[in-house]
Amino acid sequence: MKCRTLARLSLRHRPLLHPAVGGTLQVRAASNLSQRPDSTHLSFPGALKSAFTSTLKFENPETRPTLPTYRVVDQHGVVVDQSFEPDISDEKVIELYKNMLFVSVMDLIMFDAQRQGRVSFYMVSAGEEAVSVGSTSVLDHEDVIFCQYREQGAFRQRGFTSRDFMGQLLANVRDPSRGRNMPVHYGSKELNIHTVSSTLATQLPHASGAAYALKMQRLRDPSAKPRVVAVYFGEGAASEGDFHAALNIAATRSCPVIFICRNNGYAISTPTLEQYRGDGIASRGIGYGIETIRVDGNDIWAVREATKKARKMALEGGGRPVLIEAMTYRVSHHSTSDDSFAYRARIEVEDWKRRDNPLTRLRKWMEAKGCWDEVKEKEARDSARKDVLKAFSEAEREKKPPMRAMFEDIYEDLTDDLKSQMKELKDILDKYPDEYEVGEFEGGKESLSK
Ligand SMILES: Cc1ncc(C[n+]2csc(CCOP(=O)(O)OP(=O)(O)O)c2C)c(N)n1
Repeated sequence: MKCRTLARLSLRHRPLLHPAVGGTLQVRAASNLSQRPDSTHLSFPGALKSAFTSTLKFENPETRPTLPTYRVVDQHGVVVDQSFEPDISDEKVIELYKNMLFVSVMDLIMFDAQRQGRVSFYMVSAGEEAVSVGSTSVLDHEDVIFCQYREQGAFRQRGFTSRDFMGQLLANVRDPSRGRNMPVHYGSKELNIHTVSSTLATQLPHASGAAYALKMQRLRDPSAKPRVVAVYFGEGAASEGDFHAALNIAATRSCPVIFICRNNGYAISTPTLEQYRGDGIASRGIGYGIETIRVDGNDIWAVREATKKARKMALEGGGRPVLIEAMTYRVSHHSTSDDSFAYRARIEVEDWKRRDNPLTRLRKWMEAKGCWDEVKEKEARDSARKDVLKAFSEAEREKKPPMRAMFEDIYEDLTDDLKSQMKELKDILDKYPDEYEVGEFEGGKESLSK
């Protein structure tokens, strides 16, 4: 299309030829705003439909109603949304429940293992199992996931085995990061889950970028499978600049990404009351022009329904972002490096545990439906425990990745600097053979000579 022809098109909502793909993208251009005489609205470039008012009034967020929280099943396991019909068989529900149970059992074992000095660090997801398991369960296996660090349920739901978890936690040869990350920094190329990064909120712009790439892929090749990105983050991470950049770029570039916030009440020791003054994280999504819902994160059915719909919306009309704020409570300490009773009352935690828990809620629902009972519960718990303990003791006996791995994967080939550092290490190991247990590492110190 020639430039002159383009100029004749209305500048608002004109199709824009994208240079990279030759396709069309809908854009909202701000120039050429027409203003009718006596109009009640003025279309400023920055606010297209703002009505004139002669009332001098500042908007007070406190007078606005708090956004509601969508739920399907209440604390007692009773369905409150009468239109709700489970979309999966009882067997599938049991599978979800077992995945949540697995995570909670593994969490307890690994938390204690850290106390015994058998693993260096751990993070528990108690109270938040329904958010990760529920949302992942309605994504397509090829949808791309970015996690924060408390989403072991997403890994489990995608097929991570106890061996995979233990390999990473103990940094043995089965760890895809080859021992170069802290424990709980899982990642899996096969499962389409990016590796966890310690630096808070970095996963958010990465997710928007990945979603933009997926969108571009489909513009180039419309036969490509429709895929979305799902990105998890805590409400504390939403105080980072990266959160805002990620939401804005996803909104303006219409990227198919589902932002899933786990609002668990705390960012380490900082309670939400001290983190923000607005209406949670949901109000920020709306502020960025993103369709948003707040859900009860302890209700796996609500999480599933919301994520299912969000995925559909994210793929409509070429793609757009959606935000889900899942309300939960961080039952455990932030990590094994934290003692949360230094900043919150035990009674608060006990109260939450007793009052509401995603596992008990689904369990009550299943019991009322007649597909679960005490015997099945005991069997499932015992089996998860045995599975984790077996994988744990096997992982402890596995070799560590080769020592050479610590120099690799930065550059395609080892640089001269890296080669000389590797030689220096080898010389030290040769000089002090009794000081280092090189036998723990695959290939011993010989891997440094290759
Ligand atoms: C850029 C950056 N700042 C600070 C930290 C330290 N830090 C680690 S976790 C955390 C709290 C995050 O809270 P939230 O996002 O609510 O997630 P939650 O731990 O509650 O699941 C902080 C401040 C970090 N890892 N990275």
